[in-house]
Amino acid sequence: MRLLHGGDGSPFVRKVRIVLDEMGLPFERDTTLATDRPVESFSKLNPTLKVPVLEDDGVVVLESNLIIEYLLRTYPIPENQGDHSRLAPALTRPDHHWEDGKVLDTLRAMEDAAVFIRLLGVAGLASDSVPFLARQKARVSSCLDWLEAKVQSQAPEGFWPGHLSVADISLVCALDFAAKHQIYTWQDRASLKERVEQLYERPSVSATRAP
Ligand SMILES: N[C@@H](CCC(=O)N[C@@H](CS)C(=O)NCC(=O)O)C(=O)O
Repeated sequence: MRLLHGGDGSPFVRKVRIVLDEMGLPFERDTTLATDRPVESFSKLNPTLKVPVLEDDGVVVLESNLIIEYLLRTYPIPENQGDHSRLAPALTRPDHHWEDGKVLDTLRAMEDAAVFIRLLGVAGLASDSVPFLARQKARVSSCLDWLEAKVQSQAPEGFWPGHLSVADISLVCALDFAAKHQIYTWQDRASLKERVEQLYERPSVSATRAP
């Protein structure tokens, strides 16, 4: 039995849903929000109290990138993706490991900051006089600038040319989450916008877009 924990609103859960779909792996869902799960029982599944969590025939895997790495190492990637490029076989290209790792960590930091900004907003603390919030906004802006330059100069066709990379999946999930909740603006960055529009053409990406 394969069970993915986490709701449709989470950009981190969406990354895993896209990869499961790309790999043709069926799965069940428990869409209970992390914050609605009792700490005592949830901590037995995941000590960080976060989603996504994947249970796969008794194996419990935490954290979106680790779950994706587990899936890529455990199951075959279908050869035929129709007209679309094949899913990348690993989180990073072996010959660009450190550079690709930097992209993944920049996306993770930007996404964590977006989640903090949103949670502070929901808690009624969305004031720039809160230094922690101002820092998160500065982080998002710095990451967006860096990613825009990176896509423009090196990755107009994606972070792993010829493949759908985990970085591409993280990018579209992060930017859609920001747009849906109006956390920050990225649509004025031409290269990011163009790349995201290319990604919307993939059925796994369009099918998981929040309404
Ligand atoms: N680095 C983690 C981040 C996961 C994360 O922050 N998930 C959020 C949902 S969007 C969560 O579970 N938040 C619950 C909380 O912070 O209490 C990953 O990529 O899986």
